Amino acid sequence: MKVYLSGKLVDKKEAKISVFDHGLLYGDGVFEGIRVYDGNIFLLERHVDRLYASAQAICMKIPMSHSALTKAVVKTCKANRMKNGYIRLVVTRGVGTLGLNPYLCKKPEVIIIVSAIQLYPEELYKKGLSIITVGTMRNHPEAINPRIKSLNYLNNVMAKIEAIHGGVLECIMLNPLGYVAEASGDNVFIVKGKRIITPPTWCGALEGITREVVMELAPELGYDVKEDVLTRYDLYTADEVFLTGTAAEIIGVVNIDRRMIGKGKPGTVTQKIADRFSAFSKEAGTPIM
Ligand code: PXG
Repeated sequence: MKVYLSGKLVDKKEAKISVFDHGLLYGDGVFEGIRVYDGNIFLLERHVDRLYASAQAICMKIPMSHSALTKAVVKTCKANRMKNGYIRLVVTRGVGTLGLNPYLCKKPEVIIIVSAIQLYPEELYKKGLSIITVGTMRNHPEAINPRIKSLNYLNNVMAKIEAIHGGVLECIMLNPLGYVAEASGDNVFIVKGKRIITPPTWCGALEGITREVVMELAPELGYDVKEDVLTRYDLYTADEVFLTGTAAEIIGVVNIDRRMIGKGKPGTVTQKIADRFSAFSKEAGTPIM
């Protein structure tokens, strides 16, 4: 396997970075997770745009242009003969001193890793996911804005630990006001009649690219989509709940906090959206060859 590091493709064994990199020392950096479907990189431009926006929000200048970075991603996929899988695009603050000051770091480090993707077990897409709400609240937007896809995932990791200790694979995080924010690594939607609702980003959600695609495709299927504040009451009384994300795609939730959601099976709206998303994922890619 070849990894892109410091402008070169190197063997996985040689892909090492300094212990003084602030990505390691402080979680100071940004990243993207991108899918490859049938040799096409799914919505690469949107992911690259979000990466640059995250970098700008933390005052970090990625040391290459949009188009050079896009080419580097394609080149890395090509070198690994990527057909279906996952790209992890990481930009760390780079090598600095033992001290927070990011302006003492020499140059951000761009890393591109391609790998197989870890999905939820196939049967869960048929049976639906059981989840819980957790006590670890989502970062306040004025602490770390959840729109920044940063390397600092301790908030989400702590929530994931609570989920696992609670005997489930995923959880819902609430924001400091008690409103629904998102899952530890996915966005959340509810279905109520013909209406599909997801929390606005100010409630503590990442502006997920899968979320964005669902919001674009759902009206074509006759559903009215809106962003609105959600409480746990809205989750418990929804007709359907589903999660969206690069790794998970679209997955139905059938149980929250040991309460059955809807009919206790992934609903018809969730299924229609998952099918439409699956068709779209085959249409909207950048070819590697
Ligand atoms: N919220 C959070 C906190 C995320 O980390 C999403 C929502 C969904 O966003 P996208 O743009 O993917 O629709 C994410 C994305 C992994 C992994 O390895 C996690 C994500 C993406 C890819 C892989 O766990 N999180």
